[in-house]
Amino acid sequence: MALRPILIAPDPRLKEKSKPVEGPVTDEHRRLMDDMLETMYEAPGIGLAAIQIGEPLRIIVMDISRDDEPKAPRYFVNPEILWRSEELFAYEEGCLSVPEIYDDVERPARVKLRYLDYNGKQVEDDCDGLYAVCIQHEMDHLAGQVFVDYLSPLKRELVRKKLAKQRKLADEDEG
Ligand code: K1U
Ligand code: ZN
Repeated sequence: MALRPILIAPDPRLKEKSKPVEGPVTDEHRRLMDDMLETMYEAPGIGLAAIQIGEPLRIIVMDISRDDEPKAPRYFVNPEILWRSEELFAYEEGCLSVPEIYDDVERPARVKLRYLDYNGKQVEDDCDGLYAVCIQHEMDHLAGQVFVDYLSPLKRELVRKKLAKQRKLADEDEG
């Protein structure tokens, strides 16, 4: 397993549409999922899409277990949302590709999901709570979207300025 650098907005690769995994889930895909999980735990985060480490494939990892619970990694290959509830749920989201920015996003409260697991087995799952929030956030990454795209133009401009300031400070630290 290896730690991989996480892309930070406005890296143009984060706008790319990820491609489906064609054919079976192979050891190479499993190696990528292992790297993604290690990178996500180290960050730390509760989810990660492959494009966030520069791999434009429809692959997501997640672990929404609490600190006092055993680790519960989940792996999603070629996830599809089959159904969304009309009821909405607002949650204060963060993103490893948009560091130190948190804001409320309203999304369907429940979704029905189909995906291939770590071993390539097809699974259907009903998601709610943080599971529903996180899978929708990660699937947005597969479509080239980050959560700040949902914010008002004014908030997006504030985020852009904050990220530019973070970048400048990081460059000064390096130089
Ligand atoms: O996709 C990502 O960038 C990961 C992101 C997932 C996410 C968080 C909250 C709502 C929706 C999706 C994160 O993991 S941000 C970090 C975070 O939420 C967290 C970090 C440490 C402990 C608990 C949470
Ligand atoms: Zn994110």
